[in-house]
Amino acid sequence: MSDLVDREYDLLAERLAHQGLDLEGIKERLKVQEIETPSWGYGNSGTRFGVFKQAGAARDLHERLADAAMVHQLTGVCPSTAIHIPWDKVDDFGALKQEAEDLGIRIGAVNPNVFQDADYKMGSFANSSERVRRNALDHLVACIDIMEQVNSKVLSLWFADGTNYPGQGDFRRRKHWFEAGLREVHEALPEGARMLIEYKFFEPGFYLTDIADWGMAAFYCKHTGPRAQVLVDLGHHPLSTNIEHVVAFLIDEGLLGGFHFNNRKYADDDVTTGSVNPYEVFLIYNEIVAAEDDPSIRDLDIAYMVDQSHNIKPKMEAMIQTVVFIQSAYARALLVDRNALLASQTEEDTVRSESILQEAFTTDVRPLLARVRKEMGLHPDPVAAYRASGYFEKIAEERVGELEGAGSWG
Ligand code: PSV
Ligand code: MN
Repeated sequence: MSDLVDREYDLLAERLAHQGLDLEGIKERLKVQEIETPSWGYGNSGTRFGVFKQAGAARDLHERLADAAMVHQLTGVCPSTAIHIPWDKVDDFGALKQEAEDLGIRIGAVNPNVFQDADYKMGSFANSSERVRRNALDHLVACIDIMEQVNSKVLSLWFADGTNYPGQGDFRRRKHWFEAGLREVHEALPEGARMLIEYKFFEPGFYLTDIADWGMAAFYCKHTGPRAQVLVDLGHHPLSTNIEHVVAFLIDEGLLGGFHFNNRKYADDDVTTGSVNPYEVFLIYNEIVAAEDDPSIRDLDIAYMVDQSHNIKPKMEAMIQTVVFIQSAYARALLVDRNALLASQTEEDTVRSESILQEAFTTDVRPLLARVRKEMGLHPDPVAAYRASGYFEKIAEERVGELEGAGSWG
């Protein structure tokens, strides 16, 4: 079997050489792309109709970190985990940083939560109460303090602010409150850190969401300061939005800060990346690779983060499967023959242009990724390695009873 994979790899290498693509460079890029997993993806979760308990689901932050570390151990490309405050609040964040390091990972983006507390029923920064707006700001500043303690460089902001009925709120007044709040957050950012502003077109607001789309998020960034960038969560658009176009546009404006990877069929379903629409993820990566290859695009710094909630699949397997999928989307995009594409676009050969993308998309990149992992000293198939590791059996036996509740929404 492994001989066969090696032979398939050799064939691919031959094809790439023929196209003049740099195989060693491609493998290097696959080795260094880091994908951040979310602490909240390891705990019990559910829908608004109920929370489902899973055998082995992490019950507290320590178990969530251990799971994130295991995912990194198997994939080699997930050295950080995002935390959500207060779900991941601890007394000693210095000790938490150390705990993560001892496990071979680090704390990544800090996600404040200004949506769950009863105080935020009518919003946070867009709340008409000055006291609540101040509380929200205080929480964000407290999260910035946590960033300093864990040495995180990304403050990841999502606001649930919105309204349910026409007439409920004054659009422009709310916008001005948001601008003022975001500017204060920007001022409090530590050296070398940035803030990412995530948008979502509905939910929990069903009439209005204050930061409803990428354009609004981009405007808020412009009004906020140079260290504010947009976060694209793949589940936060109306159906049929051309997300790859959004991505290219934001890159060109220097405003693409990061992703929350997931997939959806209907709304913000938070299912496994690529499970429903793999071609979309490939086309997004196609824009990223095009920008990486373009010397006129400087300072590209994209935080690749997962934001998923697996209620049906075993959480660890689903997370590993996600990482593997994201890597294959990147690998396929790296195989696009960009010179040929540019030439055929210039010649207005639409059929050839599309075929160039499809040729890359339909390439079986598993032998390439298996070789990359082998060179990194990893098992070529991380899901199989996980299944053989006995980790699930161990956590399913050990993790009985709740420690601190679900630890996530749902
Ligand atoms: C909101 O739907 C969101 O995508 C934000 O990123 C939150 O932080 C996360 O989900 C919470 O589950
Ligand atoms: Mn998100």
